[in-house]
Order: sequence, then structure tokens, then C-alpha cells
Amino acid sequence: MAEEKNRKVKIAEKILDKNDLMAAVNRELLSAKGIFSINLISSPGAGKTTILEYMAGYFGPRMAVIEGDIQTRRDAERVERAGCPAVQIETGGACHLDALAVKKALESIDLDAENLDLLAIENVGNLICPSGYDLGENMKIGLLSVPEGDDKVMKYPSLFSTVDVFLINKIDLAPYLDFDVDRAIEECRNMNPDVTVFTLSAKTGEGMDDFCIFLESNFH
Ligand SMILES: Nc1nc2c(ncn2[C@@H]2O[C@H](COP(=O)(O)OP(=O)(O)O)[C@@H](O)[C@H]2O)c(=O)[nH]1
Ligand SMILES: [Mg+2]
Repeated sequence: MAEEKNRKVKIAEKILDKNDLMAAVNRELLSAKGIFSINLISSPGAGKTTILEYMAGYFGPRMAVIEGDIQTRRDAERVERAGCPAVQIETGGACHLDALAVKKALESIDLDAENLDLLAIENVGNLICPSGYDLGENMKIGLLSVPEGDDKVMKYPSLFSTVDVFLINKIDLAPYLDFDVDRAIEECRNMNPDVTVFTLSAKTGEGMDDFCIFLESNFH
């Protein structure tokens, strides 16, 4: 029994190693092109695509987007309508993106396009699996929305203890719900002292320009 358990651990390590190697290839390629990259992770419906639509209005063709979903091209179409190029990955069932899928998607993006500063990757909606896969991004961003409840920070530590940036979205709904913003931020900082936090409403635009300016400050 104990032997079988050990064998399972070894296999899991091997798969992650392969992903890490591919992530390093992506990171090197993007860095060589002078493109800053972010990996946006949240549960389904927290507002990832709405945030990217706002960002498409702010950055225009300075941003390209890779959309990850199990099925449909809907999010890529939304972002394209909002004003920037987008490529859709349909995972066909996988609950997260991996570095190889991103590498293939990068082949459909003109990385030499003039003024391209930012690659935004919207991961498959899920608070668990995406947190374990480096895609080669420069910045990992975890997003929680007000209707989900402030307790989710501590319930999903694999994500919120490892993100560079913690976004709280749908702040326009705070007056109607019992989400404790201070508690969510405090619990995230307890696990992750260096995390940068923004409270936003992608719907009303509150906090969005500050977030975009912060991203810009990281461009090469
Ligand atoms: N009230 C409110 N609704 C939002 C906000 N951001 C997104 N939504 C809504 O939440 C729903 C899911 O958003 P979407 O961007 O598709 O989430 P995703 O699945 O994380 O990409 C949509 O109906 C959005 O209009 C926000 O800041 N406030
Ligand atoms: Mg989406």
C-alpha cells in the first residue's frame, strides 16, 4: 500500500517537471519580445472576461489575450469585440491551462506586432487546478468576487498564498452582501505578505484604471 502511494507521487512530479520546462520556454520567448504576461485565475463567473474587456478598452492593441475555456469561443469573441486580439484555447474537458497549450496558442499571436506590451491569459474557471501550473507568466493574479464570500481566501490557499496580485471584483455589490473586504485582505496577507491588492468593479469601472496603471508600471 505504502509503495503504491510513493509511486503515485513520483508520476505527479514528472508531469509538473515537463510543464515547468515548457513554462520556462514561454517565459523566455515573451521576455525576448519585451512582452509582460499575466495569468488570471478565478472561479467561473467572478468577472475575468469582464475585466479583460475593460482592459481591452484601456490598452487596445497593446494587449493580446489567450482565453482558456473547456468549450466555446465566446470569451475570445467578447475580448475581440472590446478591441484587442484574442486566441481561444478549448481544453475539451481539462480544468486548467498548461504551458504547452499556451505555447501553441502563442503561435497564433503576432508577438512582433508594434506596441504589443501585455499578454493576458484567462485560465479555465477553477480555484484549484490552475494554481499548480506555471504557464510562463510574469504575474499570477487571483480573483475573488463579492458574491462568492470572503471565506474563500482561506478555503483555497493553494491559489491565494501563491498569487502576486489579489483582486476583489464586483465591489459594486458589497452594499447588498455580507462580504468582509478587510477580512479577505487580511487573510490573504497572513498567508502571502507581499501580495498586492486591488478592489474593483469591472462593471462600473471603479478601481480599474488604477489596476491598469499598476500593470503598465511592470512593462519593460
Ligand atoms: N455587478 C457586477 N457584475 C459583474 C462584474 N464583473 C463581472 N460581472 C458580471 O458577472 C458575470 C460573469 O462575468 P464574466 O466576466 O463572464 O466572468 P468569468 O467567468 O470569470 O470570465 C457577467 O454577467 C458579468 O456582467 C462587476 O464588477 N460587478
Ligand atoms: Mg470568462
